[in-house]
Amino acid sequence: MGPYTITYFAVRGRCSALKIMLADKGQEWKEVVVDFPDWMKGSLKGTCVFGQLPKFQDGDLVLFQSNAMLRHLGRNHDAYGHDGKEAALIDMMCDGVEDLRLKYIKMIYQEYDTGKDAFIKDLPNHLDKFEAVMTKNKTGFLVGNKSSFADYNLFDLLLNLVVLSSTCLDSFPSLKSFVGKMSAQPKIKAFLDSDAYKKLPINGNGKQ
Ligand code: GDS
Repeated sequence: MGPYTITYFAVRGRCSALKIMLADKGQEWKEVVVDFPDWMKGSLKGTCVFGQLPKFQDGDLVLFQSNAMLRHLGRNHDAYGHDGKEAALIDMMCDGVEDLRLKYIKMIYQEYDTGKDAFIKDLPNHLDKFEAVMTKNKTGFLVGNKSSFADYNLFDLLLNLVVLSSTCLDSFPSLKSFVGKMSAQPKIKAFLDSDAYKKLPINGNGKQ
């Protein structure tokens, strides 16, 4: 067992990208699954820096904020670029993924019934930005010539978006090929095929 512990609800949600990354890096981790009635009692919430999960432990380092966790793993597992310039570009792309993830989460949790169709209609206006970066880089990754934490984050979000709209990548060949290649990486494939992944809903309210 590696040094990592992930504490979260029984959903893929904001932990999926980092679990995919850990799996691809051949890491193991321990999971503490929190059920919502227990969470509502408030004692764990009170110990969380921002009153929310996930919580990530690496030995005695305790982190909150899923993107901070991805960055930490990027540093630990050689997925944060070759130099400062690549690292800055990877940060930029991760922030771009976060912007789209937030729109997705807002639609899922706050306006699924009224906003889903408009979200899907508007998706190409966001996906085309990632398509352009991926096409220009020519390596099959967002930045540099190997996967960074931003790639895992984008990959996870794209998997969710394809569940929402199965055709959403059809006009984006670079993104489609990226999802195909990442999904076929043996360690990623084994994780995505595992019960540990498949049994979890994408989101806490059952919408997807
Ligand atoms: N920025 C943080 C990160 O990246 O780690 C976000 C962490 C977060 O949102 N955690 C949620 C949580 O702990 C679970 S993810 N909720 C319990 C609580 O707040 O007490 N999040 C916005 C986001 O992800 O940016 C949400 O919209 C979450 N929704 C997604 S689940 C509420 C309800 O059902 O209305 N009780 C809980 C909804 C909720 O937290």
